[in-house]
Amino acid sequence: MNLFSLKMRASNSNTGYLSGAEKIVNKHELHTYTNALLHRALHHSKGAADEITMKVEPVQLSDIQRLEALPVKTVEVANHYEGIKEVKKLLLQLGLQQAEEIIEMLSSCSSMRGAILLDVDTMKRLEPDQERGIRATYMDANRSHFQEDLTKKNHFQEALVLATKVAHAPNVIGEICISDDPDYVTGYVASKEFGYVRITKLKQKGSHLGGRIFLYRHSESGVNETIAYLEKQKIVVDLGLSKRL
Ligand code: PML
Ligand code: MG
Ligand code: MG
Ligand code: MG
Repeated sequence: MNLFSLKMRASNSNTGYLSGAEKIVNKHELHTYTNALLHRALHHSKGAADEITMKVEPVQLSDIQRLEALPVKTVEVANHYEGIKEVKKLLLQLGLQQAEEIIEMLSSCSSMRGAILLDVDTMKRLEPDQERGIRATYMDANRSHFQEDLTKKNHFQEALVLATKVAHAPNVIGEICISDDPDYVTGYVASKEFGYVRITKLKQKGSHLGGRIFLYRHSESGVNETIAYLEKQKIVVDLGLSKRL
Protein backbone atom coordinates (compact mmCIF):
# COMPACT_ATOMS: atom_id res chain seq x y z
CA MET A 1 0.00 0.00 0.00
CA ASN A 2 1.22 3.49 -0.84
CA LEU A 3 0.73 5.81 2.11
CA PHE A 4 1.39 9.52 2.36
CA SER A 5 1.47 12.09 5.11
CA LEU A 6 -0.30 15.25 3.98
CA LYS A 7 0.06 18.48 5.94
CA MET A 8 -1.40 21.94 5.47
CA ARG A 9 -0.40 25.14 7.22
CA ALA A 10 -2.02 28.50 6.61
CA SER A 11 -0.85 31.85 7.86
CA ASN A 12 -1.45 35.55 7.43
CA SER A 13 1.45 37.98 7.28
CA ASN A 14 -0.24 40.36 9.74
CA THR A 15 -1.82 38.03 12.26
CA GLY A 16 0.54 35.02 11.98
CA TYR A 17 -0.41 31.37 12.19
CA LEU A 18 -4.02 30.63 11.21
CA SER A 19 -4.62 26.95 10.91
CA GLY A 20 -3.04 23.62 10.25
CA ALA A 21 -4.31 20.16 9.53
CA GLU A 22 -2.95 16.83 8.50
CA LYS A 23 -3.90 13.41 7.27
CA ILE A 24 -2.31 10.06 6.51
CA VAL A 25 -3.89 8.89 3.26
CA ASN A 26 -3.65 6.28 0.53
CA LYS A 27 -2.22 7.34 -2.81
CA HIS A 28 -5.61 7.29 -4.51
CA GLU A 29 -7.03 9.65 -1.83
CA LEU A 30 -4.28 12.22 -2.16
CA HIS A 31 -6.05 14.51 -4.65
CA THR A 32 -9.29 14.56 -2.69
CA TYR A 33 -7.64 15.34 0.62
CA THR A 34 -5.28 17.94 -0.81
CA ASN A 35 -8.32 19.78 -2.15
CA ALA A 36 -10.16 19.48 1.14
CA LEU A 37 -7.28 20.88 3.20
CA LEU A 38 -6.70 23.66 0.70
CA HIS A 39 -10.37 24.58 0.94
CA ARG A 40 -10.06 24.70 4.72
CA ALA A 41 -7.01 26.94 4.57
CA LEU A 42 -8.88 29.40 2.34
CA HIS A 43 -12.05 29.54 4.46
CA HIS A 44 -10.95 29.86 8.05
CA SER A 45 -12.93 31.66 10.74
CA LYS A 46 -9.73 33.26 12.05
CA GLY A 47 -9.26 35.15 8.78
CA ALA A 48 -7.83 35.05 5.29
CA ALA A 49 -4.59 33.22 4.59
CA ASP A 50 -1.98 34.81 2.37
CA GLU A 51 0.45 31.94 2.64
CA ILE A 52 -0.45 28.27 2.45
CA THR A 53 2.05 25.43 2.68
CA MET A 54 1.18 21.87 1.71
CA LYS A 55 3.63 19.07 2.38
CA VAL A 56 3.33 15.54 1.03
CA GLU A 57 5.69 12.82 2.24
CA PRO A 58 5.68 9.05 1.79
CA VAL A 59 5.05 6.99 4.95
CA GLN A 60 6.00 3.35 5.53
CA LEU A 61 3.21 1.20 6.90
CA SER A 62 5.74 -0.47 9.23
CA ASP A 63 6.57 2.90 10.84
CA ILE A 64 2.99 3.45 12.00
CA GLN A 65 2.03 2.81 15.63
CA ARG A 66 -1.66 2.08 16.19
CA LEU A 67 -3.43 3.36 19.28
CA GLU A 68 -6.93 3.02 20.72
CA ALA A 69 -8.57 6.39 21.27
CA LEU A 70 -8.74 7.60 24.87
CA PRO A 71 -12.17 7.06 26.46
CA VAL A 72 -14.33 10.18 26.10
CA LYS A 73 -16.42 11.92 28.73
CA THR A 74 -18.32 15.22 28.41
CA VAL A 75 -18.82 17.74 31.20
CA GLU A 76 -21.65 20.22 30.50
CA VAL A 77 -21.07 23.65 31.99
CA ALA A 78 -23.19 26.82 31.99
CA ASN A 79 -20.35 29.21 31.12
CA HIS A 80 -16.57 29.37 30.75
CA TYR A 81 -16.02 30.29 34.42
CA GLU A 82 -17.57 26.96 35.36
CA GLY A 83 -15.53 25.32 32.61
CA ILE A 84 -12.24 26.65 33.97
CA LYS A 85 -13.19 25.33 37.43
CA GLU A 86 -13.56 21.88 35.88
CA VAL A 87 -10.09 22.20 34.34
CA LYS A 88 -8.71 23.04 37.79
CA LYS A 89 -10.33 19.98 39.33
CA LEU A 90 -8.81 17.72 36.69
CA LEU A 91 -5.36 19.26 37.12
CA LEU A 92 -5.62 18.71 40.87
CA GLN A 93 -6.51 15.10 40.11
CA LEU A 94 -3.15 14.89 38.31
CA GLY A 95 -1.51 16.17 41.49
CA LEU A 96 -0.92 19.68 40.14
CA GLN A 97 -1.49 22.26 42.87
CA GLN A 98 -0.38 25.08 40.57
CA ALA A 99 -3.48 24.68 38.38
CA GLU A 100 -4.23 28.43 38.17
CA GLU A 101 -0.75 29.30 37.03
CA ILE A 102 -0.94 26.61 34.34
CA ILE A 103 -4.32 27.81 33.07
CA GLU A 104 -3.04 31.38 32.84
CA MET A 105 -0.28 30.20 30.50
CA LEU A 106 -2.92 29.22 27.93
CA SER A 107 -3.49 32.84 27.06
CA SER A 108 0.10 33.16 25.85
CA CYS A 109 -0.17 30.51 23.13
CA SER A 110 -2.80 31.95 20.79
CA SER A 111 -0.54 32.70 17.84
CA MET A 112 1.71 29.68 18.27
CA ARG A 113 1.72 26.94 15.67
CA GLY A 114 2.44 24.33 18.27
CA ALA A 115 1.90 23.76 21.97
CA ILE A 116 3.66 24.71 25.16
CA LEU A 117 5.63 21.83 26.68
CA LEU A 118 5.57 22.59 30.38
CA ASP A 119 7.69 20.93 33.06
CA VAL A 120 5.13 20.78 35.85
CA ASP A 121 7.75 20.46 38.58
CA THR A 122 9.92 23.44 37.61
CA MET A 123 7.14 25.36 35.75
CA LYS A 124 9.69 25.94 32.96
CA ARG A 125 8.74 25.80 29.29
CA LEU A 126 10.77 23.20 27.40
CA GLU A 127 10.15 24.07 23.73
CA PRO A 128 13.43 24.85 21.90
CA ASP A 129 11.52 27.54 19.93
CA GLN A 130 8.93 29.21 22.17
CA GLU A 131 7.33 31.22 19.39
CA ARG A 132 6.54 28.06 17.46
CA GLY A 133 6.04 25.57 20.29
CA ILE A 134 5.95 21.79 19.90
CA ARG A 135 3.70 20.47 17.20
CA ALA A 136 2.23 16.99 17.65
CA THR A 137 2.21 15.68 14.12
CA TYR A 138 2.09 12.64 11.77
CA MET A 139 -1.22 11.26 12.96
CA ASP A 140 -4.68 10.45 11.69
CA ALA A 141 -7.78 8.47 12.54
CA ASN A 142 -8.29 5.01 11.15
CA ARG A 143 -10.97 5.81 8.59
CA SER A 144 -11.74 2.27 7.53
CA HIS A 145 -14.86 2.22 9.73
CA PHE A 146 -16.49 5.53 8.84
CA GLN A 147 -17.05 8.03 6.06
CA GLU A 148 -15.41 11.37 6.77
CA ASP A 149 -17.10 14.64 5.90
CA LEU A 150 -14.36 16.38 3.97
CA THR A 151 -16.08 19.72 3.65
CA LYS A 152 -15.56 20.77 7.22
CA LYS A 153 -13.19 20.34 10.09
CA ASN A 154 -14.31 17.92 12.76
CA HIS A 155 -12.74 19.59 15.78
CA PHE A 156 -13.65 16.80 18.17
CA GLN A 157 -12.37 13.94 16.05
CA GLU A 158 -9.09 15.64 15.16
CA ALA A 159 -8.52 16.68 18.75
CA LEU A 160 -9.20 13.14 20.02
CA VAL A 161 -6.58 11.80 17.60
CA LEU A 162 -4.05 14.38 18.75
CA ALA A 163 -4.82 13.96 22.45
CA THR A 164 -4.48 10.18 22.17
CA LYS A 165 -1.06 10.55 20.61
CA VAL A 166 0.04 13.15 23.18
CA ALA A 167 -1.16 11.06 26.14
CA HIS A 168 1.03 8.19 24.94
CA ALA A 169 4.16 10.31 24.61
CA PRO A 170 6.92 9.45 27.09
CA ASN A 171 6.90 11.79 30.13
CA VAL A 172 3.62 13.47 29.20
CA ILE A 173 1.13 13.23 32.05
CA GLY A 174 -1.68 15.25 30.51
CA GLU A 175 -2.82 17.99 28.16
CA ILE A 176 -5.11 21.03 28.26
CA CYS A 177 -6.63 22.52 25.11
CA ILE A 178 -8.79 25.50 24.29
CA SER A 179 -9.49 25.91 20.57
CA ASP A 180 -8.11 29.09 19.04
CA ASP A 181 -11.05 29.17 16.61
CA PRO A 182 -13.21 32.12 17.73
CA ASP A 183 -16.48 30.26 17.23
CA TYR A 184 -15.47 27.00 18.91
CA VAL A 185 -15.75 27.11 22.69
CA THR A 186 -15.51 23.44 23.69
CA GLY A 187 -12.13 22.40 25.04
CA TYR A 188 -10.68 19.47 26.91
CA VAL A 189 -8.28 18.07 29.45
CA ALA A 190 -6.83 14.69 28.55
CA SER A 191 -4.60 12.12 30.20
CA LYS A 192 -4.10 8.35 30.25
CA GLU A 193 -5.38 8.54 33.81
CA PHE A 194 -8.89 9.85 33.15
CA GLY A 195 -9.19 9.84 29.37
CA TYR A 196 -10.43 12.69 27.17
CA VAL A 197 -12.69 15.00 29.17
CA ARG A 198 -14.57 17.48 26.98
CA ILE A 199 -15.73 20.65 28.71
CA THR A 200 -18.46 22.38 26.75
CA LYS A 201 -17.38 25.98 27.44
CA LEU A 202 -13.82 27.07 28.08
CA LYS A 203 -13.94 30.55 26.58
CA GLN A 204 -16.32 33.22 25.41
CA LYS A 205 -17.61 32.94 21.84
CA GLY A 206 -15.66 35.27 19.56
CA SER A 207 -12.47 35.06 21.58
CA HIS A 208 -9.23 34.37 19.72
CA LEU A 209 -7.67 33.03 22.90
CA GLY A 210 -6.64 29.41 22.76
CA GLY A 211 -3.87 26.90 22.59
CA ARG A 212 -2.48 23.72 24.03
CA ILE A 213 -0.24 22.82 26.93
CA PHE A 214 1.43 19.43 27.13
CA LEU A 215 2.19 18.64 30.77
CA TYR A 216 5.62 17.10 31.20
CA ARG A 217 7.07 15.24 34.16
CA HIS A 218 10.72 14.31 33.97
CA SER A 219 11.87 10.69 34.18
CA GLU A 220 15.02 8.82 33.13
CA SER A 221 14.09 9.30 29.46
CA GLY A 222 14.46 12.99 28.82
CA VAL A 223 12.72 15.74 26.95
CA ASN A 224 14.36 14.87 23.62
CA GLU A 225 12.56 11.57 23.62
CA THR A 226 9.26 13.31 24.35
CA ILE A 227 9.72 15.81 21.53
CA ALA A 228 10.84 13.13 19.08
CA TYR A 229 7.71 11.08 19.78
CA LEU A 230 5.37 14.09 19.49
CA GLU A 231 6.94 15.42 16.29
CA LYS A 232 8.03 12.27 14.45
CA GLN A 233 6.27 9.07 15.51
CA LYS A 234 3.59 8.11 12.97
CA ILE A 235 0.29 7.27 14.64
CA VAL A 236 -3.06 5.98 13.47
CA VAL A 237 -5.81 6.13 16.08
CA ASP A 238 -8.74 3.76 16.18
CA LEU A 239 -11.64 5.97 17.21
CA GLY A 240 -13.84 3.04 18.17
CA LEU A 241 -16.78 4.95 16.70
CA SER A 242 -18.91 1.83 16.47
CA LYS A 243 -18.71 1.55 20.27
CA ARG A 244 -19.52 5.22 20.73
CA LEU A 245 -22.46 5.72 18.39
C1 PML B 1 -8.83 22.95 17.73
O1 PML B 1 -9.41 23.97 17.36
O2 PML B 1 -8.04 22.38 17.00
C2 PML B 1 -9.10 22.36 19.10
C3 PML B 1 -10.39 21.62 19.12
C4 PML B 1 -10.79 21.14 20.50
C5 PML B 1 -11.92 20.14 20.41
C6 PML B 1 -12.62 19.90 21.67
C7 PML B 1 -13.80 18.93 21.50
O3 PML B 1 -14.75 19.25 20.82
O4 PML B 1 -13.75 17.84 22.10
MG1 MG C 1 2.46 9.52 28.70
MG1 MG D 1 -7.26 26.09 15.21
MG1 MG E 1 -3.28 26.95 17.47
